[in-house]
Amino acid sequence: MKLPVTPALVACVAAAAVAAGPAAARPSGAASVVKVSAPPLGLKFDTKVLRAHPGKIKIVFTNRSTIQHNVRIESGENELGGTKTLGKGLAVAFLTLKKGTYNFYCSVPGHEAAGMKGKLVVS
Ligand SMILES: [Cu+2]
Repeated sequence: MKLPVTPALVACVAAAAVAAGPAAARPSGAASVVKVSAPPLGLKFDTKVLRAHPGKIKIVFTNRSTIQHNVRIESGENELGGTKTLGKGLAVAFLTLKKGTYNFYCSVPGHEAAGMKGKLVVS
């Protein structure tokens, strides 16, 4: 019988890799995958906190709204990257980040102020 790979199992494996020591390498090329979405209504994301491991991070943004959105990552006021702006659909972005706490937000004017923002914790 093949075991289904659940997100919880993946998280356990990732945690075990971290527990082995800071220098423990994860499988080559493996990126932390961070998923975030915007609901059909309202100016908001489905979460306020995203978590990833240091190194390469893949951001998968699903916009379920017809309103244009994006997901951008910043450190303080320095924008580091993020997805393109799109209406309903899916956008992917890659970033390489060190340990720390970053901000994510939607850069469409007015959206961050309306609440489209949160923290990305890299640890
Ligand atoms: Cu937006």
